[in-house]
Amino acid sequence: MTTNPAPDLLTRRDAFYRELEPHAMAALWTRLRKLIPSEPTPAGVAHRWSYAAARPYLMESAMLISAEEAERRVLLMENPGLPGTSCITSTMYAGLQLLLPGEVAPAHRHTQSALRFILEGSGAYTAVDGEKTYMEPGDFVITPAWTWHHHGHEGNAPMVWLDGLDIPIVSFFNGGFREEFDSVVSPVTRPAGDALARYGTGLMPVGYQASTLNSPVFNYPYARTREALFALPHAGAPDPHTGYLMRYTNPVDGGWAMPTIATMIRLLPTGFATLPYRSTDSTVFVCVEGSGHVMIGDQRLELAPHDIAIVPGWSRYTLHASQDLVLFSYSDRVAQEKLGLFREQRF
Ligand code: 1HN
Repeated sequence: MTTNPAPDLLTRRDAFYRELEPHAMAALWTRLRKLIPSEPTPAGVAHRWSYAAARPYLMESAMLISAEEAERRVLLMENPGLPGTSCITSTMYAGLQLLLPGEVAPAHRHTQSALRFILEGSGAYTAVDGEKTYMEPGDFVITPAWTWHHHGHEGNAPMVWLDGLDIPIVSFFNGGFREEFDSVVSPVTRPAGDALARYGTGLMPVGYQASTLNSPVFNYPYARTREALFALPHAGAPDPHTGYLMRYTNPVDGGWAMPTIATMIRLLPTGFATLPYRSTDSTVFVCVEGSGHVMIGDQRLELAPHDIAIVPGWSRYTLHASQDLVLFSYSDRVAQEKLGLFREQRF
């Protein structure tokens, strides 16, 4: 509705607004449009971190500090559109963690949930809630909120993985707690591979009662994931907007593997390009293998193995594969779905 109030009325309104200020009040009608926008404006910017460019800095960091002294020797990736936040999107954190042979990253726990996506190396493990899992490139590993965890390395080459955490979500709710364990490592009470054997084979112990919001499978090995992905092209064409897109599931209920972070992996066969798509979740992409690029408007982000790219929420984008492209991705989609906020659009 457009009306043209008399100048005198406008003056009286301004005076009224100023009168409200010291009472910690304001007139909604002066703020409504900004408070309730007609659609999301993307938070943060599209960006790509080249692994080849980042890796030397990560290795240099090992000459300056040990994993134990740093607690976690990580170079975090901060969205250039969100300076000072230490976050890669408005709801997610991302960092590259380096562990050298023989090092230990000491035990602690926090209410933020974490995922690890392994980029290079072999022989390192993470111990989570009493069980070690040895990590291999392409594995997706879960550290549920408030579980004791430490990392160790029994191999002989640097081990690098991507840490993804829901830090901004926990901050939004002001729900952050952290504790250090009394000793460097937390107790390991079950053999490595126990969770995968019990819950990760399509079987489940009879009478199993879930005690966590997370999948009891806390390492999804890439060997199995890859086999599934590369079997899909034999059974039909890829989705035109997303490619062969799969989500990591919790075998207890078929839902997402984690309560706040949605995790997915997809295959885009050589030469395939998606049709334009957008969704309300800002998404972190990790190139696992192959090569290609992502177009966001007229911005082109190259994807080579271990490169990391951000597509801000509600930005229209396409994905292009020059060589069989495998992309891991994570976002707050699971939280948005639970709150009834998730939307997507296919063009
Ligand atoms: C954390 O606990 C880890 O356990 C990695 O490896 C990165 C970033 C912020 C807060 C806690 C880890 C983290 C973190």
